[in-house]
Amino acid sequence: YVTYLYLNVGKKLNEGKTKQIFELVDQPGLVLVQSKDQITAGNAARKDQMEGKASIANKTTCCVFKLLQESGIKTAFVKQHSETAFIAAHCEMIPIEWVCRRVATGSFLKRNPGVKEGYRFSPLKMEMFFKDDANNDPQWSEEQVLAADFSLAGLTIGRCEVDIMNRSTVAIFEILEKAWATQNCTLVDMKIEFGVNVKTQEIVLADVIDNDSWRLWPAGDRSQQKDKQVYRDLKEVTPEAMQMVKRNFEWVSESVKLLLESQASGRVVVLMGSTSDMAHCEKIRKACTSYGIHCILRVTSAHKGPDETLRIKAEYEGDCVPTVFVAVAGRSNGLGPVMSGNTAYPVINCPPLTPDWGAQDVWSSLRMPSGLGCSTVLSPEAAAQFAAQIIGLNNHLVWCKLRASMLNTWVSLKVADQKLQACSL
Ligand SMILES: Nc1ncnc2c1ncn2[C@@H]1O[C@H](COP(=O)(O)OP(=O)(O)OP(=O)(O)O)[C@@H](O)[C@H]1O
Ligand SMILES: *[C@@H]1O[C@H](CO)[C@@H](O)[C@H](O)[C@H]1NC(C)=O
Ligand SMILES: *[C@@H]1O[C@H](CO)[C@@H](O)[C@H](O)[C@H]1NC(C)=O
Ligand SMILES: *[C@@H]1O[C@H](CO)[C@@H](O)[C@H](O)[C@H]1NC(C)=O
Ligand SMILES: CC(=O)N[C@H]1CO[C@H](CO)[C@@H](O)[C@@H]1O
Ligand SMILES: [Mg+2]
Repeated sequence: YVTYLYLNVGKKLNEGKTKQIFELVDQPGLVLVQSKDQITAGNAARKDQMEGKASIANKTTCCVFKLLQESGIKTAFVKQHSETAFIAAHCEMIPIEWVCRRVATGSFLKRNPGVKEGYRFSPLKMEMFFKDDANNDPQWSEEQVLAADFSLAGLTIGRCEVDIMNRSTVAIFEILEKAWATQNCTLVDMKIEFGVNVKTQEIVLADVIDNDSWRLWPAGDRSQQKDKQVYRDLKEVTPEAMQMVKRNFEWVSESVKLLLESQASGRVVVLMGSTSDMAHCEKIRKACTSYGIHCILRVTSAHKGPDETLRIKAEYEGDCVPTVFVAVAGRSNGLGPVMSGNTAYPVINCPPLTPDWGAQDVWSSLRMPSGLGCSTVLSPEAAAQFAAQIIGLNNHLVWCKLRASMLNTWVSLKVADQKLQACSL
């Protein structure tokens, strides 16, 4: 196997209908997820078609996991290894399929007669199915999952773990929904699985997300669906029909690449009254960078050099890049209000307050003449977060990072509480 040239592949850990899982001898805790060579016989034309599909499906999985990973969602995916294999964290899989729906369609309509196709769920509708081929993956209640008392990689799947998976599924759906919206495509529903990372005992998104994991309706129009449902709906499997299915999957795998790029740019320009506030401004820049936002620092005083302040402002108004200004000025903040009165871009005051006069100084950022709409955020990290929220309105990659960070904060609080309860027992 040429593809294994640089990997020391150990024994096979698991094998299913479509994948084999191998241990990696030099990388404990990681596995190789390898697609199976399903084509044994049949005519050549059929074979070509299948091979095309394999790499399309794999491209899709890799791009989707990359988007989630870069957003900050914890996943098993590490990196793509070849056309048909990727490296992942070794997990023990939790045998529950999580289904998340925005729009009612498919099996939901059968199980809930009376509901019309197209009904929109806000909040998202969550369902769980126990992975049990012999019984056609029955739907399970939360109580049934708890009663099963699963234990994987030393972690018992209880109330806390179910809540974490529930919340994570919602965040993952919203991130993918936001990303697909940039292609004017509706994410209708999605199914995913979680595993317990054997090394960290963390619950992570695992397995794959491919043609069979979601429904995608371009322009929200069911008749343009691009997912595996097209295949299921075929009355007759003709070569022409299979070509159409393949074209649809190709459209998905091409579009999915675009999800990794943002169509909108955005930047933060921090104006400081003097370099003595540099440390405060560096904190803003660092936080902006964590959201993937370009941040520029400038020194200018609205009191001592107002002509320069307005010239710098014009520089950033002149190139059509959406910009959020952050004004950092101690004592009397003239900078933010002067900017705010002279630009239509948003201005955030982030004054570096000192203990002696802070309570008085802050009023120069709060009490404004009429017609000014600047905001004031005291912590430098929070000012950057607010700027990211503004830029995130048009830039899905920034929005996705904010969304994942909200999930991760929620999960760490939950885990901290769980640990505290365990200690006090
Ligand atoms: N990162 C991972 N670590 C360990 N096992 C994994 C990982 N990702 C997937 N698996 C498991 O590998 C096995 C083979 O996958 P495959 O999709 O071929 O199974 P399957 O026949 O479809 O059965 P299933 O219904 O469990 O998905 C599955 O049990 C899957 O859960
Ligand atoms: C998921 O969480 C929501 C909101 O808390 C709750 O209504 C729902 O019952 C949960 N679903 C499952 C399947 O756990
Ligand atoms: C969808 O992808 C899977 C692999 O992820 C593949 O086995 C299957 O053939 C594809 N579906 C269709 C309808 O081609
Ligand atoms: C996007 O989808 C909407 C329907 O949701 C449709 O009316 C509109 O024409 C589409 N826009 C583009 C640019 O394709
Ligand atoms: C690793 C991985 O996702 N492999 C998939 C590549 O595509 C083939 C065919 O579509 C699947 O069978 C594999 O599971
Ligand atoms: Mg599977």
